[in-house]
Amino acid sequence: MQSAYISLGDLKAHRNALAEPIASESAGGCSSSGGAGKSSCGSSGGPDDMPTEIWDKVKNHPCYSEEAHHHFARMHVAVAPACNIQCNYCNRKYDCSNESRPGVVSQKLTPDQAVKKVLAVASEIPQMTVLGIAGPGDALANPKKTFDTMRQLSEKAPDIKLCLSTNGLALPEMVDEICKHNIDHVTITINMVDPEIGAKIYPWIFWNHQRVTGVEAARILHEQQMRGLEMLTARGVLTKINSVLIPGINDEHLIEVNREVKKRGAFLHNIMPLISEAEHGTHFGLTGQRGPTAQELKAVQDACMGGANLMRHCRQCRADAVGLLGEDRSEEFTLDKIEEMDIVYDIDKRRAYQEKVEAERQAQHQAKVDALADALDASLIAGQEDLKVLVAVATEGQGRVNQHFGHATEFQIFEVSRKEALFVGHRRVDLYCQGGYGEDEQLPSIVNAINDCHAVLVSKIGACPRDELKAAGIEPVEEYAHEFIEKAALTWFADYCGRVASGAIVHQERGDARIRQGAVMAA
Ligand code: CLF
Ligand code: SF4
Repeated sequence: MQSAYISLGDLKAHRNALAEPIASESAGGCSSSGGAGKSSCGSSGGPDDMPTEIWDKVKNHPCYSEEAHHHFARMHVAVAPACNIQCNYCNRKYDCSNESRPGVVSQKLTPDQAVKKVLAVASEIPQMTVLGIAGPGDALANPKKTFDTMRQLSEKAPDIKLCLSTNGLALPEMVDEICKHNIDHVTITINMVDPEIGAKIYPWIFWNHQRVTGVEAARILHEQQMRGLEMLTARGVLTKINSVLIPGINDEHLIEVNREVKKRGAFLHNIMPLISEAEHGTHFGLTGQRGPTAQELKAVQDACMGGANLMRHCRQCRADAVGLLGEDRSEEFTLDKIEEMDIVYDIDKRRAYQEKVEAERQAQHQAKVDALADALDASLIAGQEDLKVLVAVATEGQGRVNQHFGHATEFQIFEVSRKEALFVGHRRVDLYCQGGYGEDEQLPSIVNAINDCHAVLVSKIGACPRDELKAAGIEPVEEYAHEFIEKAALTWFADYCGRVASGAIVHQERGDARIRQGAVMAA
């Protein structure tokens, strides 16, 4: 099975796709840090015989590498309020600090304010390696503010990778500017390659100074998206595609989207669940369009395996998110707080810290490799060669099982088999522990969120939730507290197989789980 994170092997295979874009644009002219249009992309200059320049671009980008997302942080600056299209799942008027979804933001910034904020965050969070502009509108519908911010940052914070996210409508005309500012990572949201389907997702676009509606609007958007993707590939920009899974509208169609974007050299495909509660005030929310269940999302993602590499660790961030994916520290960096901060942007200190983080990440990788051998032996002994189960993990970062059950606002979900412990998603939950006490009425919703899992790995858990989880058929596991996640999951899996083999337990399939809409961000 193909891994969902970008492993060295995936990157090596991807090199060929990047080196042979179907785009007709001429290669070269991008940034000094290189791209597929350069011959060095095809060289064997990096770890495990992988192009160094591609490895350098992804190894500490938390969105482009699943492994990196346990260790490295990103931040967004909300400098792009306007949008040139309307999506039926978006309402940018909505602003709630308890919400975590794209398009939502508390404080819009000028480029100067944004740059100051980035330097402040970089001095406080040295593992923050990526600055993204992801709204709250469309980064490229606000080109002056977006590129003004990027230009200043490439001068003042040259070690920070620049990233932007766009709906793609204005993309082809902006590719030169993107390359000029050394923006090596671009995300395009592509929900369809069939304008008939697109017309159900996009009521209008703003094009050539007028509003265009219906299938014609979707056709223009589609053509711009494909052209933009081809141009970025030709220029060696690592392009990620985000797709929103909308049940009954584009669910199966996303398999075709995956195929089409792979053909055009997309580096990663991120299939995300629709968020559509009525109180968000979006068209889909108000008309009762539901989002997918956990298993519906996984089924489409699994069906795309073998196509473009999949990203499954997206947290559908706010346009002003700060921190590791899955945490949001934006409240610590409001404009008034930044004014009072002593900002010291020390690039050497940042690099030294990041080297330590990288060493920890390598240790996590090695622990996973070692644990795989044990899982393989145990599953063979148990006659469970094809067994795959899901486990939920409570973690606050560093790739370890290091969070108390009651303190988790999300669980990371791993699919464990004798071959691997594969990150397949996350589930947001309400905090169980509030003000030092367990909130028993939260338990059913937490169980619903991880109901498809056989076990939950935590650093600690109280007696009451332990009993409730057991009654629901989910095994609470504390034995691997502070171990690396994959090692813990694989070791638990080996033990599980052993218990099945000895007859101590009988393996049973689990049911579906609910993807929670929105999130409580903090206690
Ligand atoms: Fe931001 Fe996006 Fe860059 Fe990441 S987010 S602009 S690629 S730095 Fe990442 Fe957030 Fe998912 Fe986006 S988890 S919403 S995929
Ligand atoms: Fe909202 Fe983004 Fe769609 Fe614009 S492109 S309407 S900001 S989701």
